[in-house]
Amino acid sequence: MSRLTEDPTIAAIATPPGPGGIGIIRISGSQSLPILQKLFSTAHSPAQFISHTFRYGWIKNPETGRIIDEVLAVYMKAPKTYTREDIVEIHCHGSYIVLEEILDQIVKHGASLAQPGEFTKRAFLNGRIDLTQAEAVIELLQAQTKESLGLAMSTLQGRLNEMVGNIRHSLLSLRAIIEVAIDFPEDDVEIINATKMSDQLAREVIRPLETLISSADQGKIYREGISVVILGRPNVGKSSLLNALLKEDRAIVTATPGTTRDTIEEVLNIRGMPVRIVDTAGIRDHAEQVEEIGIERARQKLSSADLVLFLLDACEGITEHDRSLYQTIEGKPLLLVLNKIDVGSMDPHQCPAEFGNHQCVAVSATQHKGIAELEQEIFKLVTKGQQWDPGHSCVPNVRQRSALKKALDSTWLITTGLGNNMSADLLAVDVQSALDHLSDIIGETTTEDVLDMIFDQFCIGK
Ligand SMILES: Nc1nc2c(ncn2[C@@H]2O[C@H](COP(=O)(O)OP(=O)(O)OP(=O)(O)O)[C@@H](O)[C@H]2O)c(=O)[nH]1
Ligand SMILES: [Mg+2]
Repeated sequence: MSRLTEDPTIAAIATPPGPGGIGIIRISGSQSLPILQKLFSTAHSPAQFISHTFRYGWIKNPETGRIIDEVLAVYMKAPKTYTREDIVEIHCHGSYIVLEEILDQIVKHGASLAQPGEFTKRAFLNGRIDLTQAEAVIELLQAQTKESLGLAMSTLQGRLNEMVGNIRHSLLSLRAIIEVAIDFPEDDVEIINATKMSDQLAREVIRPLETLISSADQGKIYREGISVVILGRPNVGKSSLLNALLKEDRAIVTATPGTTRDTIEEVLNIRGMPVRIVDTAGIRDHAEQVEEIGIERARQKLSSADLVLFLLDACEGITEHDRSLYQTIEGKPLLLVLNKIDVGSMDPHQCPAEFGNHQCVAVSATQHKGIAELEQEIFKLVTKGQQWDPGHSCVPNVRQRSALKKALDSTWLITTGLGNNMSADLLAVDVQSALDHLSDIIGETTTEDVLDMIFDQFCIGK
């Protein structure tokens, strides 16, 4: 993608809100250095900036001469920068008031406020990174476990674009042959060796595409995590179980049924898999208004859950209430959890017999018994027992997976066409369509609205 006009210089606070040791403001564009020079002063003026080298000094309000903060400023000359444009970073004290005042001055002197992800979008539009790498930056910022971070890093380093590049390369070589056949139609049967081409397609296109797609399916749980909802009648110990899994007293626990009024969500790390665990209001009839809203929210969470932990009480045994609750979740991926085994004597085998032969784990949430076994069962259920090492994998996201799938479908059409002695012009159409879908992954042909959707997920300043 080439740039026609020069973009305005943009600026943003790059560090998160709230007090911190340092706060950073980033400016990108041709006016970065002139703006810095208007605001920055040192003991030795005028200040000279050597590219990629920090300078110590002050940011002043140039009209009043008042010092806003003591700072370190760095000017990085294009193109060896994050955006491939001139970049300035001002490192000041991490006070939001200071940061906002400096940003205000920068804007007064000609910069525009950056949109979310605009720095990374410029890095992409200026050709420093491709779309897979831009998306990896979002994943890296949002990673919740070491494993999800590792996956993002592998894409950021260009693993996916390299693999897609190899597949494209093979399709381009086929296209070249097909083009010769189009130019010399009388010889096309000799030029296109259908068996050889099909073999090449299977080896260099179909198999790698299938591997990437299956990696997307398996790795999804590490990238996006899963949602687990704890469900059960009031007082079975749902909040106690959430606390036991989190190893902290997050939710209020009392002996009174109806304690939890709203859903509570936290993220847990189970063997590298980010697990959003949701504690819900115990579902019961005749609840008062606030609790009723909480129960409605619990039902909504249930509809999007990847797994439900259906909690039962070993002390009280199985009740009619449990049975009617079970009917609302029947058919969902489910794990039975028999709680309060420290005080109850109920046989855990009774649970699967009552509730659809689902696996049952016996625990005591308050005594922290059986929690490791429960984590292991959750892991086994969501990974469906498949061995998969996130360590060195390259995992396409949903958008990329869908483009890979379309490229695979087009490739199957080429293979079928070759088998049926389809004409070279028609083969060329399918080859081009496979190539286009692959180009979409790295962002060569991606439309503006898809790009906007991707960069909108960023925070401001990235
Ligand atoms: N002995 C014993 N008591 C437990 C255990 N788990 C929970 N309890 C007790 O059961 C009571 C209810 O626990 P909660 O965790 O608040 O139950 P809940 O399902 O969240 O209840 P609601 O939010 O009201 O629906 C509290 O008094 C807990 O101390 C357990 O494993 N053993
Ligand atoms: Mg509760």
